[in-house]
Amino acid sequence: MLNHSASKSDFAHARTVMPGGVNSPVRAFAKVDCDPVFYDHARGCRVWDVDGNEYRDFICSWGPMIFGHGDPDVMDAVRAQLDRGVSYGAPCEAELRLADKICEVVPNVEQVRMVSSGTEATMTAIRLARGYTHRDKLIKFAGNYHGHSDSLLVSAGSGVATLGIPGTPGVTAGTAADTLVARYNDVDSVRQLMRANPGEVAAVIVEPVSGNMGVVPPEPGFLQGLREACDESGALLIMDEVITGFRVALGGAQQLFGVRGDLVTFGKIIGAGFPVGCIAGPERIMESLAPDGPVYQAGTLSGNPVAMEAGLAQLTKLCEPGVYDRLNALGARLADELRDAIAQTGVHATVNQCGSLATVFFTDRTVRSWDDAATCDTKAFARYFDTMLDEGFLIAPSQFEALFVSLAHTDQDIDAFGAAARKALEGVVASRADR
Ligand code: KE4
Repeated sequence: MLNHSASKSDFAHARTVMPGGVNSPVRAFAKVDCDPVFYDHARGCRVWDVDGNEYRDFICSWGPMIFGHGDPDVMDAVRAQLDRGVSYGAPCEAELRLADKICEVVPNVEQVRMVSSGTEATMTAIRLARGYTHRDKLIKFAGNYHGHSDSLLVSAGSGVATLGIPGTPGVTAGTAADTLVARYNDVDSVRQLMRANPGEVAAVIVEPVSGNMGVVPPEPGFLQGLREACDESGALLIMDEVITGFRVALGGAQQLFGVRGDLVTFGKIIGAGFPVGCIAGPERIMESLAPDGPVYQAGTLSGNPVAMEAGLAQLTKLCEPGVYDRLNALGARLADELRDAIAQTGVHATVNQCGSLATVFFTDRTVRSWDDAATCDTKAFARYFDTMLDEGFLIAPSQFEALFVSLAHTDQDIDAFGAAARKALEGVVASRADR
């Protein structure tokens, strides 16, 4: 067992001054059998905690660190900006250059609006869709998580699913009533809601590859079916690419699956670890945003020059040839290692993977929607997590999240992950045998 005494002390202190001791619930390790580790520093694919324990990092700050921690090109861009000013609250060329880059590499995008988080991006996209269509209803998918704005907390994934929070405390009944919930990978469930609410649906918002019920890829025809249903009904299709953007392909899921969103939201990778979110789309829709249009949205730190320079440095590196071949190969190897470990140990589990995203689901089912993910044995996951942590691997502390592979990981890191996973899954089998 690793020594976590300093983390435990920090966590006890943190709980006296922060709700749950954290600034984001999923970090609290609430559904695994140990206290959170406090990070001291990180470099490449490795993290060291305040007790001096070293880990290989497969959380990667929940996706942004696609080149690992402390990438020299990103750091050089940040350092160069620091002495020029860290916040202006005024237009600057850094935001212009990042906007140009996103419009250059992302399909179906002519304009972008920068914000400071993925939540702000999806919240704005919903407001923009409602203002543009003059409709109120929104369709989302059970198990999808799009940040914590009121409309989107209904049947949400990620930390809401992890903590098993019933309903939407703090969200008004009227707001919740305007959010309709469909089943992922089931276009008919969307069409039924559209038929029941004719002319009222402003938008369908979807994670084009789910990451927040665990990784659930779209089945063939699902995303295209949403496109067609939206075209027929007059609703906008919002592709929430906060996770998938610049991860599953340079052009994101729109490029990978060849399906056009009317609006696309980004976060995580485009900030390279700094707080950035983005709404993007064609000018005919985006021009409805203030100051040109009537749909208001604003932000003190939107377009922050340091964050813009960091994001631009990262996206520029992602444009280099072979980057996604290498990243996806690492992701495929990780999934293969996990499948081998399942086969060798006989544990009841299955693996979903898309590019450099993967999840081990502790269920006998094929996981294609929240209904399937919800059958998982979360105690088995907790046992797996605890062993992986003790073996020096940081993975998301929830069954309903993703493993993130970075370009700082090597084949040796993936081999080591596989060996640790075999040990962890043996422990799960042994613990079930003890029941
Ligand atoms: P943020 O507001 O956390 O930057 O982004 C919200 C968001 C929007 N859309 C998708 C598809 C997302 O995955 C997220 C946030 N992802 C979670 C992890 N599943 C962030 C981690 C956390 O909540 O601490």
